[in-house]
Amino acid sequence: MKAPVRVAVTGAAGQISYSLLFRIAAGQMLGEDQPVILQLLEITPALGALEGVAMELDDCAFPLLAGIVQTDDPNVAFKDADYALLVGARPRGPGMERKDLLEANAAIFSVQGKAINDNASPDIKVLVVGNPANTNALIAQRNAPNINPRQFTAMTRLDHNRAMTQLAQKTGTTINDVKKMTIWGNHSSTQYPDLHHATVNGKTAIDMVDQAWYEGTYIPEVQQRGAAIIKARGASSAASAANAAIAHMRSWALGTAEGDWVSMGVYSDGSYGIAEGLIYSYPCVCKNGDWEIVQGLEVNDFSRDRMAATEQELAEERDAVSHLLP
Ligand code: NAX
Repeated sequence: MKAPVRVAVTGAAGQISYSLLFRIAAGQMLGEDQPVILQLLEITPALGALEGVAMELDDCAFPLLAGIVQTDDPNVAFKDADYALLVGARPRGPGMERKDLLEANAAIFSVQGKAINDNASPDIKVLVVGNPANTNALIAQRNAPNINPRQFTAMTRLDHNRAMTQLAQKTGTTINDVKKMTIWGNHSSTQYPDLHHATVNGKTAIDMVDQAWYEGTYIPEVQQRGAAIIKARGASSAASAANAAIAHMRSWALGTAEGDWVSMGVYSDGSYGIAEGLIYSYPCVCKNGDWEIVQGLEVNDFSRDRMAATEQELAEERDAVSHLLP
């Protein structure tokens, strides 16, 4: 058996974590031969609820669960952490715009970025789930000057998965037939699900659907899926978000499938003309515990406009919190 790794999870008594933690402890994120120590962070008033979650984790008798830390201190939660899933944030309620959440969440993520910088393993892999995820990841990253910015990522895998399923359903196939999906940009309603490189059974997806459906139905449905779930459920996506977080980390740690890629919000190096330093969702291939942006994809005018619009939104979010960035 391998030595245990430390996995910090924030918002550990929340909805997403109620699915996420059990799947991490079951080995679905890092493999069934990898023991984990869960280091769970909550705000002080939620520590009682967190205790209940920890009791349930105990009661599952997971063979891979080598320990549980419960705390309201970020310095304790991130101590020697190898992985961090930053889920805790103020969730969006019905009718609430993400911009309202920027300020409220910026304070949380600057504190956590510093705590990661000061306490975590220098090789830590960080995934930000809490919204606005890309900009929260940027804030955490900028507050962690001793950690390589490539180690801070934001989750667009749920959008990626939604885009795959919508395409499979439209083409009468299954997600097993869909490859090379790309979500560009922000995890928000400006994200751009791109079918120009995606394939269905090896055929280019954009050639299998008509442009009116792509523009008028597909793109908005993928962009608005989070709001549709809130409307239907009365609460934001939880199990599917946890599933996407597991998949994001698993791909990053254990690699992507040959001939395929995934969408990840990563530190922009200027690829595809996107401003350097934004946390922007790109098509990525993962190997040996690292990610690379897929290069050389052709970008037509239709795509270029949408990639620029979502970039613009991220630049505005960055500027709105610039006073909190060191
Ligand atoms: P919940 O409100 O159920 O849970 C959030 C938990 O975080 C609460 O228990 C709260 O006490 C805790 N928390 C708040 N501030 C904290 C802090 N400073 N330190 C530690 N814990 C803190 O929300 P949940 O449904 O679990 O959603 C969590 C976040 O994920 C929200 O921001 C939500 O918008 C976001 N989502 C992101 C998605 C994505 O694709 N990137 C999709 C799903 C989800 O909407």
